Amino acid sequence: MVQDQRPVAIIMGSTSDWPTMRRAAEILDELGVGHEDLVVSAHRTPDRLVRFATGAEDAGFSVIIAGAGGAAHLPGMVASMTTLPVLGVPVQSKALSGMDSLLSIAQMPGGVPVGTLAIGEAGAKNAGLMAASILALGDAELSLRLKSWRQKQTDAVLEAPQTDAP
Ligand code: RP5
Repeated sequence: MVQDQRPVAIIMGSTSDWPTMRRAAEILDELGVGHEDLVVSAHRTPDRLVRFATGAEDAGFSVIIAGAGGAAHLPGMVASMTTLPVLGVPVQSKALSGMDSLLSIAQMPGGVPVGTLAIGEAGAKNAGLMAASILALGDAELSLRLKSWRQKQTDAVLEAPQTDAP
């Protein structure tokens, strides 16, 4: 489904984060929610970060999903420059398996919130779902699509394991 409107910005610290962050993009595509996917590094492109964060509201975004790994300052720095909801995704790092990313994103000082999701692909997928939930508060059709998505997920859960499966 091609969307004209792009209410969600999916930003990430590096192109190497895309295999994780694409899970957010995929779920938004499934739900028919437009998104723009951008690389914005807190450490390597600080000017781009300031331009993005200070301009995000005027650019028409309603929710920002920000993923980064390691010393993951991106979500918090973006949140410091906008009052749009920022959902942080800790990308799994090589050195510390994403614990560094998780703590960097979750441990925000009081006053500048980042909604922190789980480490890795599950977190990115849930960030997409949560972004859709936020947008669904003001969009009855999206709310129905979200409920239908959840019902399909429920329906797909078997009542018992298939014991004859290999
Ligand atoms: C972070 O450093 C990025 O978010 C990425 O998770 C990590 C490694 O980046 P690359 O060295 O792969 O570009 O800023």
